[in-house]
Amino acid sequence: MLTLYHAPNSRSSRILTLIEEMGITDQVAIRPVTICRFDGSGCADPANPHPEGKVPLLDHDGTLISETAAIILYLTALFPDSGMAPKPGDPRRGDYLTWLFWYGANMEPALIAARSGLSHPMFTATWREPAALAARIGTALRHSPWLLGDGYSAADLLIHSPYAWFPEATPEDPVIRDWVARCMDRPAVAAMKSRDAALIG
Ligand SMILES: N[C@@H](CCC(=O)N[C@@H](CS)C(=O)NCC(=O)O)C(=O)O
Repeated sequence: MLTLYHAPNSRSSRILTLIEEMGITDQVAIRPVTICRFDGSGCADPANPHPEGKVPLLDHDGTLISETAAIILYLTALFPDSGMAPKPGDPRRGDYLTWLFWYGANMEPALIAARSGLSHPMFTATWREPAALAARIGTALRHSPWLLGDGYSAADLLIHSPYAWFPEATPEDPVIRDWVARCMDRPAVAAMKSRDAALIG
């Protein structure tokens, strides 16, 4: 059995979107939990087995997987025909894995540091700055509508997500702006939003 520990309007909402995109809503139970929000509201839920009280967390028959990118990898491997990830042996697989890991190792830290008004040569040396992130994404999208080419994938779902949360952080590049709009326009995103709205009540 698969259970997603989820808090609405949070990083775990991306996994709701993924589940919709993969057509596996009937295979993953959603377990709403409370979390400590960065504005000071909310609190960790004792029912959440995440070691830090965070979401998302996926429980697969007692195997716990945290970290958004790890959950994406896990689910797309478990359901390889979902169409959301190139399979091993597909030449696009390298780009797919690169984007997933690049997100957690570079993109999110760089954007959070910038949003917090922090800068340090070590940050730039390690994560680069938002303009460099945008340049890399823009280069990937210059000749194709999605990061991996002609088809939308979990890489698009993950990489566009900070720009969906913080539109003001979206680079001016029209190629990136159009891509973010295409990602946000997907029926799975609308389905995720209505599921989250129902949970908020
Ligand atoms: N790197 C983790 C971050 C998870 C994370 O920080 N989730 C937030 C929700 S947006 C959370 O659960 N915060 C609760 C807390 O900080 O205690 C991932 O991408 O899954």
